[in-house]
Amino acid sequence: MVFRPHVLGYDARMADAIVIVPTYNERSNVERLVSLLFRHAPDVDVLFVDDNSPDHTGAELDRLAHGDARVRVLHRPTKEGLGRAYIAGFHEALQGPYRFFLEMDADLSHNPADIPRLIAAAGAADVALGSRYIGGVRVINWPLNRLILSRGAGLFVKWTTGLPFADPTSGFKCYRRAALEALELDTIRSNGYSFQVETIHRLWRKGFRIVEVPITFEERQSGRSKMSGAILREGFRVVWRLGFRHPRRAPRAPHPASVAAASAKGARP
Ligand SMILES: Nc1nc2c(ncn2[C@@H]2O[C@H](COP(=O)(O)OP(=O)(O)OP(=O)(O)O)[C@@H](O)[C@H]2O)c(=O)[nH]1
Ligand SMILES: [Mg+2]
Repeated sequence: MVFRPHVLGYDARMADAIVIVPTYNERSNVERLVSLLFRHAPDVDVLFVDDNSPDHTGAELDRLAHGDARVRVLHRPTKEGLGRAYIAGFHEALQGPYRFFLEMDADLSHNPADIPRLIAAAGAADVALGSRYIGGVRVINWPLNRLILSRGAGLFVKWTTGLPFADPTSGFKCYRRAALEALELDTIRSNGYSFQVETIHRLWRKGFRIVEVPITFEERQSGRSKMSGAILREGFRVVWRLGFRHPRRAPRAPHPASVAAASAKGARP
């Protein structure tokens, strides 16, 4: 018999990284996602956060978790938006021994083959941001109006808040533990997709080192997008508020828990 000691419900394989994936009506995508994920990153764990999807994504995830100890599922009773799902998932994942925490969509728009590069980049910085627009545009099968919306949103964020990134709305990221712990998750207000901007803005303002890593994004082939007018309006309001409330620059000194502060003192991060 294999003895598996448990740390707060996580088995002690000591995976270094966990991928958190929110799901709402993604039944047709999750099996393929899990298979691709472990093909490219066999050592990671994955935590799905399902909001009681009417298409029974939750039951499909339970089946996948049953067959593989690396897969876990957090079931929530109602749909509360992407931001709430990530916050619940981060709280849960922080109970485990992980050093790196990734965000990824379930619709296969994010390529699991990029995960090792994101983890490596976050190891040298504090946060790695998967970027569709650094060094060119890498988006497959998007209609022109969707691309214009995404590029326009990125420019609006840059102009309003001063965030110096080509793709500040990206949802494919890797945080080092110290950065995630410093995020003060329970005070994050945005709930939809502006969650992505609010988190990165907060860490940038706190003096964490954020690097952009080129990724290729592909339009989902199965299931439906949850993007809506209400989500866009929330995004507009949140970005506007961030721009008004805070100066448009990062602090001069790195956050004490940043790799930049550790290397300035000559310590290994
Ligand atoms: N748990 C949970 N997951 C959600 C919710 N809304 C969206 N998601 C998930 O968040 C991820 C991103 O949502 P998508 O619908 O693909 O939206 P998007 O990628 O921003 O926009 P598109 O480019 O139009 O696909 C997917 O994995 C969704 O299933 C929610 O309210 N709760
Ligand atoms: Mg999507």
